[in-house]
Amino acid sequence: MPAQAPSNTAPPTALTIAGSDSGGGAGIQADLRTFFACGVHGMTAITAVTVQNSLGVSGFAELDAEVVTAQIGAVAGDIGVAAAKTGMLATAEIISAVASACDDVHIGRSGDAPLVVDPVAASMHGDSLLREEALEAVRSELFPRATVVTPNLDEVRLLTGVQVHSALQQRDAAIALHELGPAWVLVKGGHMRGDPKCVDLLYDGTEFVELSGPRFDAPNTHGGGDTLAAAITAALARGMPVPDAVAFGKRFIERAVAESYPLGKGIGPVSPFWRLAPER
Ligand code: PXL
Repeated sequence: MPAQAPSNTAPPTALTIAGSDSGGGAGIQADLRTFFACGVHGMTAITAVTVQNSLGVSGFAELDAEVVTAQIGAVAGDIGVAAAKTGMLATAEIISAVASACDDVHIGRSGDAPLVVDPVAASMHGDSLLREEALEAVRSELFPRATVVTPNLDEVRLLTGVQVHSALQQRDAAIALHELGPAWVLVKGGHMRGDPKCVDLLYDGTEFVELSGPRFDAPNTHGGGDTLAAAITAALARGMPVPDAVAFGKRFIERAVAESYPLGKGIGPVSPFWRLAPER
């Protein structure tokens, strides 16, 4: 029998610009396993290395901004990036470097590849992952370049001052965030714990779209925000329009929360494993 040739068909590519979670549930690790589960080739520009487990983040070291820039340039120049996302960016200096690097390789709302900005500020345990003075750089340098931003309600409050406890306030927050320049805003409702549903609000400056899903009483939701943003990015890399990509991401995270698992003595991760065929 002659040797079989490989298919030689490349999957779509996606780049995550984010921090490493040594516990494997959030950050770069969540993004890569989500990209994999979505059939997308994942690439990384690592911004920071956190020291963490299921009990929390005990410290982090950020990389030099030039190293972050170089990682983005290296993969974009050779492999190509169909869609990108940002997660933990740690400092204002890294944010500025990421903004310039994305401009250079045409990643962003006015470029060739869409950019999902998940404005990560803190871990679920409340450990800071972004220096306080960097918030202004998120607003002024990152948001104007974003195709979609995906803040949770804590990040909404930090970025806009709007406190969201109701659907009406969620709309106010979406308007305030859209004024900062992203093409689309997804205000996640997961932290509105009194609501029996989990309603995320998508807004493009014209129309509000409510994406309603079940609320799970799940204790293990580490990496949930990252997984949602990564699934949206994977769908964009596959060429879906933003509303379809966000709807895909919402379905993906619902299943990932439904299959979340305990790990260590603290908070376990959401799981993208549901997308993989069970072993036979
Ligand atoms: O889930 C937000 C997040 C993003 N990136 C890194 C993290 C976390 C939460 O802990 O550690 C590296």
